[in-house]
Amino acid sequence: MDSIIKPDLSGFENTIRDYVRYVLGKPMTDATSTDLFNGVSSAVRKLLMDIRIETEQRYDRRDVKRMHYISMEFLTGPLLANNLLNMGIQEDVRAILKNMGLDLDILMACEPDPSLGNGGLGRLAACFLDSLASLDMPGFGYGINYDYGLFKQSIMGGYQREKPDYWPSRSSPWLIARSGEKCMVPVYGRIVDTEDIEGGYNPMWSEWKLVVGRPHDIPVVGYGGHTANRLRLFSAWASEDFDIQIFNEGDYFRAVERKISSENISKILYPSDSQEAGRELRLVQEYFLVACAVQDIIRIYLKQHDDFNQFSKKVAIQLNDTHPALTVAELMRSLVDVHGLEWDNAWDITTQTLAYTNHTLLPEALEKWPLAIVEKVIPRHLQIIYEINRRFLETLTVNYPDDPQRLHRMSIIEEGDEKQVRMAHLAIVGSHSVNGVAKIHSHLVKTGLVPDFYDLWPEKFNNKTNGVTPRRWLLSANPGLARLITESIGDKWIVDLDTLKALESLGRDPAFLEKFSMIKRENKVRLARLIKKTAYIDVDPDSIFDIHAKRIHEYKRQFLNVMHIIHGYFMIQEEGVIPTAPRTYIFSGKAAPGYFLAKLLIRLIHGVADVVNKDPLVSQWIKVAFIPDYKVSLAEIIIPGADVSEQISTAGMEASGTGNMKFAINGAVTMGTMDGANIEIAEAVGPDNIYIFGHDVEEIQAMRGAYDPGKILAQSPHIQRVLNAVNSPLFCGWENDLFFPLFDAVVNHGDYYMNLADFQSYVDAQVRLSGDYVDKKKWAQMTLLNTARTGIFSSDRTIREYAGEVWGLERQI
Ligand code: CR6
Repeated sequence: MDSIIKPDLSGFENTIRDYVRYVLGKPMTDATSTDLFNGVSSAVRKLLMDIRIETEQRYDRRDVKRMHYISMEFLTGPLLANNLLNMGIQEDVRAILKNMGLDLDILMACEPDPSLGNGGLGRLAACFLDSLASLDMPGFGYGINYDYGLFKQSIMGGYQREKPDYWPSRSSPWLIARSGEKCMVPVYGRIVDTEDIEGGYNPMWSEWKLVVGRPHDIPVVGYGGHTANRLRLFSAWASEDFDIQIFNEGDYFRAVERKISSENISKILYPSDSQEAGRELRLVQEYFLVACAVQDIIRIYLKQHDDFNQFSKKVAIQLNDTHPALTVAELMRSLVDVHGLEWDNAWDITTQTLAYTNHTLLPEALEKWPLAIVEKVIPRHLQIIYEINRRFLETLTVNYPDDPQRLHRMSIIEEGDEKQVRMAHLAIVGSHSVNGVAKIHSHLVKTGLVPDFYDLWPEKFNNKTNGVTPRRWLLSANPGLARLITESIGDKWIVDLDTLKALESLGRDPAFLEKFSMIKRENKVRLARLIKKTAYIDVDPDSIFDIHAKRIHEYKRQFLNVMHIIHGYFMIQEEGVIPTAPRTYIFSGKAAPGYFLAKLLIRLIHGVADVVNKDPLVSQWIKVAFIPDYKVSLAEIIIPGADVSEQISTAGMEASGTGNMKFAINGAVTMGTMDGANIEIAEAVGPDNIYIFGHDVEEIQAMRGAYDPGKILAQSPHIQRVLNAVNSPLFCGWENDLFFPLFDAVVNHGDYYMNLADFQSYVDAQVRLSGDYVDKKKWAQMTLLNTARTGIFSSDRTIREYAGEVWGLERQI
């Protein structure tokens, strides 16, 4: 590792004082903690800018290849702590502030959590940016500067309540407005067919209205302080202050309304899995992002080149899911319509530049856009998509002469009552690389999701198992463990997580194991304080902390977890079977506002918590807590405090998971199905250090169709007791039949997520786990091996793979 370059901190204190006095116009004595947080951040930002400018000059001088990661979501989390750690100055800054009578921890707690993402996909994008900068690679993010991120969740009477999350999208100290580099984005309008001078067909896109994309940059500094890349987020503005024409006609209010509607484009992030199909605003958002990004990327490229011959050698673009799939059409439009390239040349450039990552197999999450909406919003792009499809189908007829069914299946346009654009097909056709995010997922993409495309282009398909950045998820989130590791094996792990392997041999040293376990205990105490503060529940840090933290969704099977809790409740209550060890079941996660069953599940967790926590006998052994408003800053406290990580999705449904990796690296033992990256975690830690249960992908697939939950129910008095309780008044408070829909989905509607099929095996694995937990030495060794053997889940490893195999990106130190 190259040594850390520490920036010069001599002017740091003055910058804070100047900020408070000259930007805020206050004497220091009047400054609030938030004022001081902003002051410290602007002093840090000054340091970041020096690194950023040097980095950009280095890239320009060498005319490097750049990678642009286009994503509708970036879940950065708070940035102050991370920036200080990556620059190696956290302790120095702490000391400077202490000298000024200030406490860094208090100021850090003032930082809002920008929730510009839903969950794994957005957080992955943020981890990737950290790794790119830490590996000194020219990789940049493009996203939307939403005014409102994902809603804030609060709990009232056991129900989820959603409140808007307005974050300072125009005034965050990390955002640098770049008004000079704004992008003009045409949208709406219609196609006018004209003949050009040579008599050829010349479609013209006219009467569009212009939206302005204003870039705001967040500098992303890598560990070691050598490189700072950027995340560029666009805000939408109206092109003119008013639409002059309407204004002249005297309709002042309509003119203002139009302005507001343009600015709506970057107003709010859509919560995933609730995108009511065909929401026009979402399509406009996707197009807006793509159009701004493509314009910006081309502008940067043309600063150093006169033509497009080098484009795909100097530019790589990664599409984070299908959300930015319109990049295919927009890059073509730009090359052909704006820059005058021939179609074939433009197509080669486009496909050599673009690569697509698939993040889900769930049919409801696979985007399709009705032609009518596409035509209304971006008529020229629809023409281009038709032309791409026409040429694509032509090559298919050559490859598969007598197979019209196959053409039907593969077409970018889905025929049917309502014709639709299949965004995944557009992304696959327009890219040179298609990857899934875990081995099993990539396999299922090839064999189950788009086998026809795999048959046609096997060489395009590859796997890139997700990863997480050790800087945020170990160094920053778990300072106690980070310190112990560094004392024991040095600090190389921060940039080379595989070196954690050296911890393995320390498992035989009782003194080391003791220290390792003590740190977990301290993290559990910290988490217990959070639970007390946010859920008002006292929990015992010596009980097993069993944590299920992620979006609430049927496929993630929080319901199965609740079934197990209810089962445990009855075992104590009715059968006097006391568990081997006391357990605290901790849940955290948001349900999409329109997802009825997921929201009801949150209510059920609270109903069960009420009964269990108040029962004098049971509560000695079982406690249930729900931590509201799951977000990055809370995950940083929750994850290091886990003994058990619940990763119990129905096999084949979780593409990868990244929370599973964060828990394991922090020494939690996984209770999991053979799904997503759990399979690779099991491979890495070994079968003795993980609890695998339930049906695997092949078994689930084999069962589909013939699966009969009624049969399992009939044979299991335990399951009957649990489900009857769900359907009884027991957990309902005074709302009768409250949980019938959850009961109904499992008992009468086929139990699509196969909770019952995996129930017994889940209970058995949990019993084994409790038995192992009480063997302190065995448990400590297991958790240590989880940390020691999960180094491959660093996002540095993932980024190295993308860089080498997909992007052709090099280190620029
Ligand atoms: N919901 C997958 O479901 C994966 C992340 C990042 C998800 C999850 O298993 O770890 O992406 N998919 O690859 C989508 O968002 C579409 C997710 O976060």
